Amino acid sequence: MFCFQCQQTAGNQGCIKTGVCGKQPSTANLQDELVAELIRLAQTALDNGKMSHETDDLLMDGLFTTLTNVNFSDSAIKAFTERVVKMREALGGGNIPVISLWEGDTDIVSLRSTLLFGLKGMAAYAHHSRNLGLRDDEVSGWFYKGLTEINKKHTVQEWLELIMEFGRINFKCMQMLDTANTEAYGTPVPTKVNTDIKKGPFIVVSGHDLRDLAQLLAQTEGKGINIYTHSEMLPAHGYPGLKKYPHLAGNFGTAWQSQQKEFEDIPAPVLFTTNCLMPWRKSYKDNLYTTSVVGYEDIKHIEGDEHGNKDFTPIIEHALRLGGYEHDRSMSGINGGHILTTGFAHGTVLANADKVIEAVKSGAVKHIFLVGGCDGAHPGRNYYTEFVKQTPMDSLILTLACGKYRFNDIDLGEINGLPRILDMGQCNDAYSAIKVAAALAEAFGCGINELPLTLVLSWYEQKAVCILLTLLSLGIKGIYLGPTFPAFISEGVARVLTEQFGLQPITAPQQDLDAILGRR
Ligand code: SF4
Ligand code: SF3
Repeated sequence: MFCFQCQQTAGNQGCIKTGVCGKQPSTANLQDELVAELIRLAQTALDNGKMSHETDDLLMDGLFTTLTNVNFSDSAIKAFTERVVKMREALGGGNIPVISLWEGDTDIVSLRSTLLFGLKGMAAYAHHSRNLGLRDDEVSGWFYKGLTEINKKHTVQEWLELIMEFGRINFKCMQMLDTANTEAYGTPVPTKVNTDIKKGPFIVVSGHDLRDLAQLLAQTEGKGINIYTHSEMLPAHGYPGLKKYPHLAGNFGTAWQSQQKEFEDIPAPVLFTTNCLMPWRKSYKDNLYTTSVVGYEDIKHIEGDEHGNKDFTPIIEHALRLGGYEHDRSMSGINGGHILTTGFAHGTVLANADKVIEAVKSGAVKHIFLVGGCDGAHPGRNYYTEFVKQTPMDSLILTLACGKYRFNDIDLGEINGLPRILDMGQCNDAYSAIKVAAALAEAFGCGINELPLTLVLSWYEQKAVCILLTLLSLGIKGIYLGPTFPAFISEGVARVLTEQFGLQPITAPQQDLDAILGRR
């Protein structure tokens, strides 16, 4: 096996024996075979003019299956690959030769991997959007283009152009998902979320898929079961169409990497709608359920019908059987706080745009930081907690994705009635952050790079890769990236990214803050 697609890759070089994530060599090899088959299908469909929703779905779901912490089940990956092969054969495609993905000139492997990993991230967003009924031909079309280009030879310059084009398409994809989410469940509103767990039966829902959560909420109504979000599902609390359910009771635990500890002996079932699933521990194995592209050998899986309708009865009955905690249980965030605030997507922030602009003009807000991205187990990630704690009182912090669990339970106070930490949502809500930045730039008659705004990002898996590529394609410069630089970014490519975009690795919180705020 060889895999270096995520931040925790062995030695920051590559997993070659087993994955740090728990992925076995057989699974890694099956995933590579699946990617090769997706490339063949994309090429066949393009050559024969046979693109359809069915092939679109195979490409995006296939790519999503191979994203970090999504599917560890060899049998599920094999079965999916067989469907892809059958489809290609039905479209009249032969056994097209596929390039060896991880071999060749270092910079070329790096650029090819960057595009492939970006595509995996976008596949996840396109998948969620489609679950809510929205597709876009240009976005779907790019899966065919991207996959076939990966199989071709390009110069460094051509690769960079492809990657920038991809970044712009992923912007469109995130925009589509934003529309899908808000059309289905309304514009998020600021919402306080409790981290304590009430006694009695409950279900924990993890991952990013709002429709799965919505269906579960509807099916548990009036049954005496509370629903708790976990990790990236937290922003669901801000959506009027979801928060209307009184039994959407709070948020369980913190970010994904703590699940093995936090789920220990949990008296409730846990549903994984997407990443990030970790290898189970015995004490809660039987309580786990996966759905959609998520899978793990021997873990119960809920399949939807062809319209994505799901019957969650097994989970509901399981929750009633387990009964939950006997007494209310006090749980907190990593800094000891019990209240998390979410729901500051672009709709709300822009509705308050006057306030924000006024605060910047009057000097009440001197700097805005976007501290967002993935969480993970790397010790260097406490950088983000320290960074946020050390930001000056006259600064705002926009945040998104699961990296916020490093600091979202800290009360940093308010500026002119706005909390200093504004949670914009899930990783795909990076779209919200871009919208807000663009609106501020317009209000101040300058470019985004001239704003008193700095992006301090944390990455872990491939959705972060597609977001980073979008930010770069929009010309956003001076981004800080950590906790480490991706192993798949070669020295040569890193040099280009630094020269062209001022992309820089994080150092130490104080040092970076001094540099950003010109304090030296
Ligand atoms: Fe290693 Fe990450 Fe790949 Fe898992 S996904 S095998 S941890 S690089
Ligand atoms: Fe988190 Fe997995 Fe990336 Fe959606 S849930 S941000 S790591």
